[in-house]
Amino acid sequence: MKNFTSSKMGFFTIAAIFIWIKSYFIYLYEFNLDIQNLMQHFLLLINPISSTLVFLGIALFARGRRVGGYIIIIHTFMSFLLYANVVFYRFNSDFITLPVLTQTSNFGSLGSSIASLVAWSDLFYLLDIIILIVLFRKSRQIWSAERMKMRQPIIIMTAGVLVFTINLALAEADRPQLLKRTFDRNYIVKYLGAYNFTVYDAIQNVKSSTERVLADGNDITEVQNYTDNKYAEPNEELFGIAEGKNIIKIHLESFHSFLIDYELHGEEVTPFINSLVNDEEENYTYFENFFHQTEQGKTADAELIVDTSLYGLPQGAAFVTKGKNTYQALPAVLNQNAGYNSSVFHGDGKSFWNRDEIYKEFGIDYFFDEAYYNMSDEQVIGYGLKDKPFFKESMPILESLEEPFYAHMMTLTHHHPYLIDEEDATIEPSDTNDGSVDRYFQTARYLDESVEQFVDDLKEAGLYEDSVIMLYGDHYGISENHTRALSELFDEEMTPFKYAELQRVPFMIKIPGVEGKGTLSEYAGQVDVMPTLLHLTGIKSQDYIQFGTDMFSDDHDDLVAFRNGDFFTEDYAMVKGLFYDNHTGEEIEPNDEVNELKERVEHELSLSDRVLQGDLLRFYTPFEDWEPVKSSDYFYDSNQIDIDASLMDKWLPKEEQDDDEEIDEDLDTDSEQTENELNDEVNR
Ligand code: GP9
Ligand code: MN
Repeated sequence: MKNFTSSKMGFFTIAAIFIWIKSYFIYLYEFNLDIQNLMQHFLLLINPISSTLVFLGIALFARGRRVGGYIIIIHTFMSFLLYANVVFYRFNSDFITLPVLTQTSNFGSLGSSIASLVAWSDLFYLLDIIILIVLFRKSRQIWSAERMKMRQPIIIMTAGVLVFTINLALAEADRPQLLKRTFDRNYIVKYLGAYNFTVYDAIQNVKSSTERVLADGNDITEVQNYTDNKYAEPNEELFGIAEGKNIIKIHLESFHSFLIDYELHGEEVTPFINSLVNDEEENYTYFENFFHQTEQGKTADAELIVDTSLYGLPQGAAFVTKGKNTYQALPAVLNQNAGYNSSVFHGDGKSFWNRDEIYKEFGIDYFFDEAYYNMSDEQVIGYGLKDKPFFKESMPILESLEEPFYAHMMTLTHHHPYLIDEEDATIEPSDTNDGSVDRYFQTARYLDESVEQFVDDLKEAGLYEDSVIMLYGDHYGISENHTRALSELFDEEMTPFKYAELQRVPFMIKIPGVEGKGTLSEYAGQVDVMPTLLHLTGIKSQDYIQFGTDMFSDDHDDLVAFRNGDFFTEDYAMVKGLFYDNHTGEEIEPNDEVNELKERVEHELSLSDRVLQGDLLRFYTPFEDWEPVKSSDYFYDSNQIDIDASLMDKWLPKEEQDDDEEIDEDLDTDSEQTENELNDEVNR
């Protein structure tokens, strides 16, 4: 050791190894990063190297023995950053971001409990710093007083950058578009490490703040003129028909409209949802030409578009990059106009897609994330909680909500790669030999059964008849990479136009006291949902900046814009820049009409982008008494509402839970085996 520390490089190496080991230890024992395969584990192990080399490398530029001092300072700073995240994580299960740091109210709840978050054993995390200080004091006398050759620190920092590039490439191979799509903080830490995450977060924030500072109040005027012009008067018969009614919104994960009435092996795949569409007495209105408009933000984009009538961004998820913007979202609008409370139910971690932050800006009162559910192994698959226990365990919470409420139930099991346990699969897979496509029908069936169970429970709870029930698909489930399997399924060549047609997702709605209109062929998209719901509840949507129009209005705009600039109307379509006659599906030469539609789409998307990028809604007041949403008023902790014990017993009787456990034990070996087989297939 003595020999080693007799040089600055030796001391540097020891400091680097310390920070490396400490980071790795903390990743494993303090954070819950959900490591799923060997590659992810390997990345976890190597990801501290790049930042350690780059940051500690800076110290090597110092003169003489000061190198040691700088190494200790930087090492301590990195340790502090890591430890701050440890403490923050213990309370929030999340990592520190710049907005969190600048928003002191976030620490309000943390401050009081900080004592409970630190432990004596944490002193262990100081040990390496102490050792470094002692080594430095002992060995510096024998260090050369000369400045190191410039070459050395440059080589070390370049090596750091190189390691980072390799790390990123491997990470992107395991999780394509990791940085662009801005998924989840947990993912970035898992793949690139806590330090690189901090740098990434800082860059994101600087970019976002610059766009924001450059905008001013005048920018909203052009947008307002546009949306005013587009506004569609409500259908008189329906305006206010659902005033004060609960709204239950069921998010059908990855659900293409083609599933409706689709038969596989002679069986309906989704018989229950089909019955809502087809049986008159169910009183649903189904829009058969409704499209998703999402991009990289997938579910998060769908949520954003549906709840704000703005488009998502061309890149990344606005939920993450614009998570601190001002919004005038449906939950807040329903609250301020009609006294609704709002909630989201979702059996996944709360930080995914930055939900725990942006929901506050939307004015969502309650967020029931995985912490509210029994996430034991047999109840979880893929991304999180299985849909059946999800809906079941949501019942006592739903019944505890004050009315009127706006509740968003976000399903999860029917998500790529469509894993399903054997005991949950009630239909055979399709036989295209494309694993995820084949299983797609099995998880769709499971989702269908889950929705049926939920509807039955809502009826039992007396929450069904008198509530607005709305079901919608968030985005495609089978991507364009699966055209071979799709061509086989539909027995026709999957051209880009055909694939664009598959971007239809279901939208169906039941309004209390209103006869269902059956299947409507109006062209519409997710952006149209908010104005439609506002008019049904008797709120004039004209007061708000909205790019969609009421789907029940005679003036509804049938131009459906896709985020990449493509579009559909009843008569035309543009797909990958080429125009089509939507009645024949034939490609056509550009004409004035389609050119005008194309320009309108471009203009509309760019205006929406300006709203998000410039955070323009901060300059807009919908009506005189409008209260801007204050995110600091919202807390999504573990006791947001009181749930009556009798409701727990009613929906989750103890005996049934015990029985479940026994059954699960019997099946455990089987299901594990199935899951492994499926995982293998997915990884192949
Ligand atoms: C994650 C879930 C899935 O919580 O909502 O998101 P997706 O991958 O579909 O965007
Ligand atoms: Mn989704």
